[in-house]
Amino acid sequence: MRPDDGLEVGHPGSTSAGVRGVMESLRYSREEMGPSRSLKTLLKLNQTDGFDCPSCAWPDPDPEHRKTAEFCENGAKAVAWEATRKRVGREFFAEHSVAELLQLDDHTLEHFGRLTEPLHLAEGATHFTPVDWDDALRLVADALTGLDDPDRAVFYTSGRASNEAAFTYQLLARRLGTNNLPDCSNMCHESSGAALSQTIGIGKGVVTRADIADHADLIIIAGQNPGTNHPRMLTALEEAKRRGARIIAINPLPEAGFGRFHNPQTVRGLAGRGTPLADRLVPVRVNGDLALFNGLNKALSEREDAAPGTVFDTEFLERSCDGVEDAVRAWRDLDWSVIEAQSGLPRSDIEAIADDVVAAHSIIVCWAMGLTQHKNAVATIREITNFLLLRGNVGRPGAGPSPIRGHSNVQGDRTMGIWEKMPDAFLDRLRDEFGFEPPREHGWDTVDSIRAMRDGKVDVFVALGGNFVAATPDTAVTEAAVRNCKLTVNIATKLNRTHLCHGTQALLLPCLGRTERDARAGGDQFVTVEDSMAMVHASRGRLIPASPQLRSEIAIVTGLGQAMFGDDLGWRGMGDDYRIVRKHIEHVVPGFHAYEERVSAPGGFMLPRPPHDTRTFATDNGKAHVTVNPPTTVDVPEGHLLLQTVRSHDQFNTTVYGLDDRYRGIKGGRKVVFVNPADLAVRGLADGDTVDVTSVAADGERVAKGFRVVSYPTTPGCCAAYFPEANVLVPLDSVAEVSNTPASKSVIVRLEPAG
Ligand SMILES: Nc1nc2c(c(=O)[nH]1)N[C@H]1C(S)=C(S)[C@@H](COP(=O)(O)OP(=O)(O)OC[C@H]3O[C@@H](n4cnc5c(=O)[nH]c(N)nc54)[C@H](O)[C@@H]3O)O[C@H]1N2
Ligand SMILES: Nc1nc2c(c(=O)[nH]1)N[C@H]1C(S)=C(S)[C@@H](COP(=O)(O)OP(=O)(O)OC[C@H]3O[C@@H](n4cnc5c(=O)[nH]c(N)nc54)[C@H](O)[C@@H]3O)O[C@H]1N2
Ligand code: SF4
Ligand SMILES: [Mo]
Repeated sequence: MRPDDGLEVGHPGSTSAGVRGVMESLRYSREEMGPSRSLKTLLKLNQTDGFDCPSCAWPDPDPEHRKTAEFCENGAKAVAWEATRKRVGREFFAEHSVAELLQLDDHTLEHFGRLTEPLHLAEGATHFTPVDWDDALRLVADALTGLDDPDRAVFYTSGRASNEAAFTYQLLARRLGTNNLPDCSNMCHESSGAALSQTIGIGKGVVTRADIADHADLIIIAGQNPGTNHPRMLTALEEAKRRGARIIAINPLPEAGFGRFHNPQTVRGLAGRGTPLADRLVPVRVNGDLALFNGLNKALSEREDAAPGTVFDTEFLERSCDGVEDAVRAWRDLDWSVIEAQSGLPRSDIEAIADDVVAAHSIIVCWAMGLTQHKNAVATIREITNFLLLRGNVGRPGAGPSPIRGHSNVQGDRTMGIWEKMPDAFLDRLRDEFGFEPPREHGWDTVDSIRAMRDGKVDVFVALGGNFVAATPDTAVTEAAVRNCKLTVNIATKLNRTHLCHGTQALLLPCLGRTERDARAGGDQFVTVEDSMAMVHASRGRLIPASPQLRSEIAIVTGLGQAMFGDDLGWRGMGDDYRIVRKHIEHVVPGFHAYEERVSAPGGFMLPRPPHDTRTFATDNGKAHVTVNPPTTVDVPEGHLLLQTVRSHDQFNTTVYGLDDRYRGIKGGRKVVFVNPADLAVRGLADGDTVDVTSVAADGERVAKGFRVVSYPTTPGCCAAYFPEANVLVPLDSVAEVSNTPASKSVIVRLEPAG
């Protein structure tokens, strides 16, 4: 039996974007939106009077440097996916039972099109049926206000929600009396937030796009695949390259985006040979980064020992940091053989990177999921902070840590209070603004919410976007957990698996997307978002909504607030006029003074980030902390491989646009496992074989059946498969220390011929 009939495998690519990328985005846009809607929509994407790209969180250039086409292939796909002309209405749901739909994959489910009206699945019913908005909101309100304990409710958020939606949503949960606000960030950059707030006093990156494009001498990209996941970052990298910066990519896969970049916005890019981006590809072992950065820091300390005052920024370390001596002692005592074994890299390679480091005045380290989704992720990112602090690479132009965020507003959602453990200062201001006492006990994050649902501690699950059961680990466990709830409520644009894995009763509430005009009683509204570089700006939908029945997320959340609590906090006003929400935000969230005025300026405004703005650190003692993070790595038993789960070029998380992964040479299928030829040879396996992938963990084994083996130049001992197909293999209890992020890039597996 062959997995994914029609699957074709070619060679991995070494170039990105170019004419092919432009053609792909046009083809996809035309198929979904038709030619005239495509043009109208794409020309408003990322323009100052248009809407923010709903895909990733990469920042836009300054307003004066924006081009007419200010988007990438994947941004165009995300927009076309939302602005599609396809609809899924009441006839569809009358025809297809939930059980029948559950047989289909997410790719098929979402391709049916946009949801058009509120739907209800009554207790014992087999089909979703239409329900009017008032009845739907009343049903949810009664279930929530009728709970014995508000902590029996969970409010999940996905990172596409706007600032205004996120702020009203956390207000609703806290007004009810719970901090159970898990979000996609718990599975994403939580490890970055945890490490950075501990070491430099802020849980965000502290660089700007201009730091990358115009100032850095050396840009290190670790555990990130920008060619696919932040495509316009390649434009900034190209600008950096053209003025002489060096780029180092640390990655077990030789991703195409690090090769030649053909910038589709320039004639040179479309017609010429393109710009080679990475000067060095460092094929680290999966989960070898903690050892690698320990090695780099050891190499730097050895050089500093040999010529004191020439390698470290001693003046900065003395003035602004603590913990340096302990860390230097730990690096001195480290054995190179441990570093080499854990990182999979010879010392000479690490010394060569150190040569680049000492030659560079300003260094930025960018990273994403390749670093955050491991057991030792927080330690790894702390060690990267050490690496930057040693040479004063924080708080000056072209330098600093730069976690590159995923969802377009995931960073903003956190700023707005979507977090299960917001600090007391935020809760105090919320109390003062609205006159109620918010709960203080920490709530459940994503993994703890699943555990709580599994253990029967949750009655109502509400999701503001996302695809909870597909995005989370241990699919079978999570699906069963969600089914334990009495009521599941999803606010969404398109149908997905989470909507079909329901509680005793379920509601599906359809909302407007970013591209759509949002007319409320107070007139046409816009929303605001924060990108990866802490720029806050407006987003204004222009298209006629997919159905007249759709409501904005803010209207739904504030409508629910009114149904639950009357108009006690002014829910109606907030839902009618988002300026009122922004006024509240201005009073509750630091950095938002004169919000309305500043966000109305083209390009918006930047939120304060003390390390970036004033080279100060809001830690317990005002110093940046250099920390000791002994190297560790996952112990992989003999005969096993370390599996990481990645995104293809044709998906946005659980939204699968198509079955190709052009940059990795895959066409027409997704059930593949990328393995090094040497690892195949010792197993007697060959490219094209079909295998079952079994993960091993303390609590037992999990199997994903029928994957096609792809012989691929990944680091020996490692392999890769796609998220979310491989999520069944990730044990719920396999999480990062401190951040509790699922370790979905560190799964111990073995491959066996398919049974
Ligand atoms: N088109 C598109 N854009 C997206 C998304 C999408 O799905 N599609 N998702 C968005 C979201 S929510 C996020 S969080 C970001 C994700 O952006 P990325 O983090 O770039 O996404 P992944 O596909 O998970 O890629 C992880 C990269 O890390 C590498 N890697 C894996 N393990 C290790 C390791 O141990 N060490 C090192 N050094 N490298 C490792 C992988 O080979 C891969 O290149 O993208 C956002 N943008
Ligand atoms: N194995 C493995 N698992 C992972 C990861 C991994 O790398 N490997 N990555 C993790 C990461 S980084 C993340 S961020 C999570 C993502 O987890 P989620 O954010 O939960 O998942 P998405 O796939 O982004 O959500 C897609 C759904 O959002 C809904 N949607 C789209 N647009 C809108 C909108 O405007 N409003 C509303 N209300 N709904 C909308 C649609 O119904 C769509 O089906 O997955 C995590 N899971
Ligand atoms: S880089 Fe990200 S935000 Fe920018 S257009 Fe592409 S997908 Fe959209
Ligand atoms: Mo993410």
